[in-house]
Amino acid sequence: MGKALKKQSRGLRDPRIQWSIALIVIMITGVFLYISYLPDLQVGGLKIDWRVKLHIVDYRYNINSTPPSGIGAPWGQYWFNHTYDRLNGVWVGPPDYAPINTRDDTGTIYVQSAVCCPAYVFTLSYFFSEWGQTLTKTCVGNYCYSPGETITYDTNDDNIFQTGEPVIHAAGNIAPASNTVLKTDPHLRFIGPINSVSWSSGDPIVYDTNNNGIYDAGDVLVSVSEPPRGSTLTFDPKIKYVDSNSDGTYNFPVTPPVLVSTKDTSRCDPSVLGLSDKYDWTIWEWRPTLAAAANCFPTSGV
Ligand SMILES: [Ca+2]
Ligand SMILES: [Ca+2]
Ligand SMILES: [Ca+2]
Repeated sequence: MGKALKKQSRGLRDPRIQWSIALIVIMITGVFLYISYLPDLQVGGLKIDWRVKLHIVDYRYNINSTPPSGIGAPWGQYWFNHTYDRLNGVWVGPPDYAPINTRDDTGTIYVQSAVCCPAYVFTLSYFFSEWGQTLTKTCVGNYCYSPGETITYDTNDDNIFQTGEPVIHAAGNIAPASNTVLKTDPHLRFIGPINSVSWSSGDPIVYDTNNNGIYDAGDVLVSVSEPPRGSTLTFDPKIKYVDSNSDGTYNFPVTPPVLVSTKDTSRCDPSVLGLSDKYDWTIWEWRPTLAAAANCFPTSGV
């Protein structure tokens, strides 16, 4: 008995047997891995390997904020839509990456597919959903169009709008009804001639966000064409507004986002915003409203 055990244990210590066991384990593991990950193997490599740039620019200061690095990347923080990770069980993008991904913060979008050519996958809308951000005709990320609230000049200072009193900014181009209640907001100021204390028709109105009496960064122009930065802002208690949402503060207007194709304006026509190699996009925020024809957002859907 003891002799037999001794013989067996000596057999397991035999390097030839150890190598054989190791080889069998490696072969079984290899077959298992091959079967498990077969759909992810990309025979023939990428059929599409494009680069598209996306710029999101604050028109007022020409500040470009590009999409972050790591959208649709295994090491990234942003991968909120997995609809097109696979098509018919086949991994679409490069190994471990989504077919639309970012790898740095230069605004470059990688469009990469081992399958040719599921064009509906490669849209700006899908990119935004993968990123976890909103893209509509009125909202891009947290930037959303708003007509703002109406501003009037309360000539008789009774806190009520009477027909005939100046309407400085009509939200949505709709003048307030007579007898509408008016409020004041210390942030609402005007730019007038030096030492002027009351608003005159044509004087620009600014929402003085930081309330420092100077037209500077972060302030919002409510009416009339762009005045120089650094202008003095004056408070006139008769400048009043209609508090449509009853939150006790003036809500300033936000211009609609504007989408521009930097290479081919005909790309503005399709109902789906398709991505294509080297056809870059710019989204403008705070840009004075352009003619509808200059905006690439499709008339329905995005
Ligand atoms: Ca009045
Ligand atoms: Ca200011
Ligand atoms: Ca309000």
